[in-house]
Formats: sequence, C-alpha cells, structure tokens
Amino acid sequence: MTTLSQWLAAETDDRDIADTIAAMAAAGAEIAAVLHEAPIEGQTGLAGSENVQGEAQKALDVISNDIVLNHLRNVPAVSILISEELDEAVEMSSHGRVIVATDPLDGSSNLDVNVTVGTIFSLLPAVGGLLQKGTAQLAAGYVAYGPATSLVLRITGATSVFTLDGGGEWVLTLAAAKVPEASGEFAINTARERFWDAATSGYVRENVAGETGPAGKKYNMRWVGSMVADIHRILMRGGIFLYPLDSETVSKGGRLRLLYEANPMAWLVEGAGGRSTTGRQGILEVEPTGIHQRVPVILGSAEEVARVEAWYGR
Ligand code: FDP
Repeated sequence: MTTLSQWLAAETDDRDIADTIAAMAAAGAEIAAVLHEAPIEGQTGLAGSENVQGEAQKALDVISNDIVLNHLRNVPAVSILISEELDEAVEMSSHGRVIVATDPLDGSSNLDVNVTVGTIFSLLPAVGGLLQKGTAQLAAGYVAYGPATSLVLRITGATSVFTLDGGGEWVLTLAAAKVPEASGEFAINTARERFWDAATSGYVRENVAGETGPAGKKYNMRWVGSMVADIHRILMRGGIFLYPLDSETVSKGGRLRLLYEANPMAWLVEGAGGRSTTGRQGILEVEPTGIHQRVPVILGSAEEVARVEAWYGR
C-alpha cells in the first residue's frame, strides 16, 4: 500500500510542491466529511450571496472555500490563492514560491441531488505572476466526492489516483491512469445545440449518426453536468468532454474557467495520454488575461479530440 506522503516523497524533491499538495489533500478530506453530513446540517441551500461571475453561491461553496483557505494558510510555501469564490487573489505567505488556483466546490448546482462534485486545483510558480499559461503548472489535481472520495494528482509524471480510506488516509489505487485513445462516449450539454458553431454541430451530428454515419461507429452520450464527475469518467475509461465556445458564451470567452478548471483538467488528462484543445489551440497554450477568464474546453481521448480539431480546421 502506498500512501500520499510516500508517493509525494518519491515523486518530487520540491518540499514546497509536496506541502502544498498535502494541504489541498487535507482540505479535500475535510470537505468530504462536511459533504457527507451536509443534508443533515441543512447545508445544501443557497447562501444568499453571489460569486464574482454573478452566480448564486451555495452555502457549501463558501464553506469549502474557507476550508481550503485555512489549510493553505498553514503552508509557508503558498504565496497567493486564486479562488473561484474570491473576486481578488489573496496574498498568503510573503516568501511563498507557489500560487494555488482553485475551484473549491465545482459542480455545486448538483449538491441538492447528491451527485458527485469536486475540488479542482492548480499549482503555479509564484515567480511567473498571476497570469501564466497552463504549460507553467507545477502540478494539478482534483478531489471527486462520489461513492468513493478520489484524489487525482499529477506533478509532471503520470496522473495518479488515490482513494480516501476510513481512517482519513489517501491510498494510491491507480499509479498511472490511461485515457484510451479511442472511445465511443461523448459528453456535451445538448440543450445548448441552438447556440453551437458548425464544428460542434458537425462533430455531434456524426456521432449521433452512429455506425452508418461518417464516424462509422456507435456512440453513447454521458453528461453528469458536474465537470469533475465527467472528467473522472473520461480518465477512467475514455471519452470526450466538450464545453465549446457558442453564440451565447462567445462574449464571455466560454463557460468554464481557464486557471482553475480548464488548465488543471488539461494537465491531468494529458498526463494520462489524452488531449485537450479550445478547438483552435491547446488549452495549456492559452495566454491568460484575467484570473477568472473563461475558455472553451474540449478534452479526452486523443482520436475524438483530433476529430473535433479537424472540424474546426474546415
Ligand atoms: P457548476 O456551475 O454547477 O459549478 O464549473 C461550472 C459547472 O458546474 C461544471 O462543473 C459543469 O460542467 C458546468 O458548470 C455545467 O454547466 P451548465 O449546466 O450551465 O451547462
């Protein structure tokens, strides 16, 4: 059995990276415990406030953000925290070498229905400033709060999966996740079809046409509507996730956030042999212009991502 601390010791000599990841893992374990009992505590309702994107905050969004903040405050390596729940970046330790960007509770619109949600995080070198491309990431990960509590992590090597045991220990359960190159599953919010561009419509039309269509195989659709759950499925068994630019989100640049959703997920999927793109460039190559910037997100099995890219190239 390999624990998270043993894995960190083997994976990196950089104590700052290891300490920061360990603190995010501890925050994840604490959030998992809160989520387990949240309905009993009546904590799934609206908090009555709004986050920077103008979305209603769930009480648990705020609670999860506070838990992450408290854990990172104890880590001298952390210089700045960027959070989906905070308008501005928060200064932490003045000598810290690591920036953490996080969505403390992603998919929170699913909390009322007991569906998997998650905490996503990305580590960047403080020396590069707040706005760095995804290629600069030191590490990334997410915690998925589902039937099991999973921690998916990548520093620069493989993408590894840990499971939280009953004693609060993270145990390595998959050393190197592999996203199959080919897949017959796609994930997209089809209720947005009327806003789609020609590439998205063309790709989905081909999939829906099945064996007798141009793709020549049968597809199935899977959409949880909670990014962590959808990406976890893709890391475990392949598929493609699309939240493309469409006519409704174009003015905002997309739906999902670059620094704490798209970049960490692209880092993890690419570490498992999958691919990621906005449709026009690799997600990790996007130059950020703001900490809460949005971006189109397409990631998953390499063959499927290539088919979407081919549509964008037409
Ligand atoms: P949520 O707003 O519930 O936090 O991060 C945004 C996100 O969830 C993703 O987890 C999910 O993939 C997406 O929104 C779904 O958005 P729509 O229901 O608007 O399509």
